[in-house]
Amino acid sequence: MKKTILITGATSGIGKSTAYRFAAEGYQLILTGRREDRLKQIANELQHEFNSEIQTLCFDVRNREKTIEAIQNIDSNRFPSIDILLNNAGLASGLGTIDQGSYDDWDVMIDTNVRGLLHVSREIIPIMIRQGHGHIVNIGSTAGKDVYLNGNVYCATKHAVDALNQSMRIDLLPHRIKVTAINPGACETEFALVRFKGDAQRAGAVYDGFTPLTPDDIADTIYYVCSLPHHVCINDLTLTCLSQANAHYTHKKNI
Ligand code: NDP
Ligand code: 8X3
Repeated sequence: MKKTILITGATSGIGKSTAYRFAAEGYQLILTGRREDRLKQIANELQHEFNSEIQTLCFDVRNREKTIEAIQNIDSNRFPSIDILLNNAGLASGLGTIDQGSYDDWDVMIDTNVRGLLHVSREIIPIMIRQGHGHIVNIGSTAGKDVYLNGNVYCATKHAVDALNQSMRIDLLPHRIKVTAINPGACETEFALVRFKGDAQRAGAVYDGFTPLTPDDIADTIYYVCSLPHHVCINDLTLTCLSQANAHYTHKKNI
């Protein structure tokens, strides 16, 4: 029987690359995000290229009721099990000192990166417990291992993901559900564009002077941790590009 992966935030970046990677490996896909046009386009491409079985769910992970409703709408005939949950939807909003932080930016990061991850996990974990297996992959960050200047609330949300990742693993041990954190360093996606609210110049400058990770690099790593023998668990994996040591040391050339 084909396996199914549910990916939150599949409309862009790491989530989108992971959808393509798992589709190429013959997985069935449940893809989520807020931008319905992109979900439809990606689903069409994957059906055309890989003949994938796909359901798209358009909802905002911050909204608890909509998340519950969307997950209740999963077609269990087509998707009798959910083998992997990739908790990937997330963002940074703004970059500034704590005394000048925007309440709205703080809310959107906490509500998406922490509450959103909890909403989806709370609905999927009982399904995994009932089916007797599952693998949850939480996208953390180097910002969840260390903090950096002006990163304050984003770093706090990713530290929360780190704590939840560890807690989930303990709580779900009796149910034989794997829990893995993937903690990427700088990776060129729409992340910086979102952080800087559409300022392409500022977003592009983030990657000046070094070669960052690509979303395909992360997707390959996610596929790797998900394809190990049943008894083998990678619990926590941090990956950076060659120029980055951790959340605050990046060696940049000519800038
Ligand atoms: P992108 O901006 O390219 O993708 C983010 C994805 O999250 C989009 O598909 C977006 O979909 C979705 N998303 C955001 N907010 C919501 C929401 N409220 N409800 C549902 N979906 C949402 O960035 P990345 O691919 O880089 O980010 C993916 C994850 O990786 C995030 O958790 C990020 O923190 C983490 N990360 C990124 C790094 C980087 O350098 N890029 C490094 C370390 C971690 P839509 O807008 O359609 O809803
Ligand atoms: C995203 C990477 O360096 O902007 O988590 O925090 S960084």
